Amino acid sequence: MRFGTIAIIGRANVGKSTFLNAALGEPLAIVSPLPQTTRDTLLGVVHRDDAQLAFLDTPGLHRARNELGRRMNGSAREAARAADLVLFVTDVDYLNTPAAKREPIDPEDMRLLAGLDPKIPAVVAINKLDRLRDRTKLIPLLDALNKLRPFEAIVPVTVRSPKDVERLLRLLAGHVPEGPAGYDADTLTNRPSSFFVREYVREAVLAGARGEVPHAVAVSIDSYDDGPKLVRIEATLHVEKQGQRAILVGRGGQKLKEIGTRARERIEKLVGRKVFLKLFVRITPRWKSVPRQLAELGYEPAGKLSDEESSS
Ligand SMILES: Nc1nc2c(ncn2[C@@H]2O[C@H](COP(=O)(O)OP(=O)(O)OP(=O)(O)O)[C@@H](O)[C@H]2O)c(=O)[nH]1
Ligand SMILES: [Mg+2]
Repeated sequence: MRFGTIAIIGRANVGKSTFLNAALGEPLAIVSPLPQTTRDTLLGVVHRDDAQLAFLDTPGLHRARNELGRRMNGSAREAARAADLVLFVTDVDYLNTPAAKREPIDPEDMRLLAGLDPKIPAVVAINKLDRLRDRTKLIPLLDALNKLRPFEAIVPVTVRSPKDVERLLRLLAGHVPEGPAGYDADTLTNRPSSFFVREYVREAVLAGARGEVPHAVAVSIDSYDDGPKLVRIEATLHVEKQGQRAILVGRGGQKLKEIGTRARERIEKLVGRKVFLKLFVRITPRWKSVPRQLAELGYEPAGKLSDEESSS
């Protein structure tokens, strides 16, 4: 048997959470076409015959512009430091820019790779291969990565393709330590349902709102009443400004209703029961920058994680 923790690290929007979901075979993590979708590390345990892989999906590393961003980066770096293996994910988008203008490796990736502990083994996945017509463009990138440090493997993949996901899982299983499983056979994650309620409401916002609005929203759970047939949930969407509130509510409350319906359907699948979801919208100025408000909204600084997380 093999067992290990694998931190999924990389820029925003490269497909880290998409990979986690594909590896688990369920859409546990939220995914969207917008960067900075993931804000918290998320454990997802993959159980295989020969290995147990404890993946930690992390927020996309980026140049932080506020305290929220710094905390997101901090939690990703902390996950990378604590892992047995790092899965560094990047994508082919940079390769699709004109060659005359670019270095072999995306400068942003270079910066992030330089920040990884060279003592922790790492596998690089170059994702979204389906978007690269000319595969020869991979060669200079593979060469440059190989020169950078001895990675365990460098694999171009399309994580939307189940075959590629299986190939990557098999490879990763071969690079985690030998040893007994770290989790019970039925453990999927260590986050409570309320965490996923927050996330699935946020995912509905990411899907339904545009521009700056999705990034301005945080969700808090005001009440969670777990009945035998029905789960009653009240949640507040926090925005920073009046204009954002107006957009989220929409004409006659239509937008908020759409967001609520979408989130409710997703939560019903998670809890396996009917859900009554009531959403409120509140203006909480500068919540991304005020430490006390960030903590109240569940965004703790790295190194000060709750028990539920530190056990992972
Ligand atoms: N074409 C293509 N798109 C993909 C692939 N994998 C993921 N995507 C898309 O890339 C976008 C970002 O995916 P996420 O999984 O949310 O990316 P992430 O790295 O978790 O992003 P952050 O949480 O913001 O750091 C989504 O629209 C995905 O559907 C792939 O293999 N091919
Ligand atoms: Mg993500």
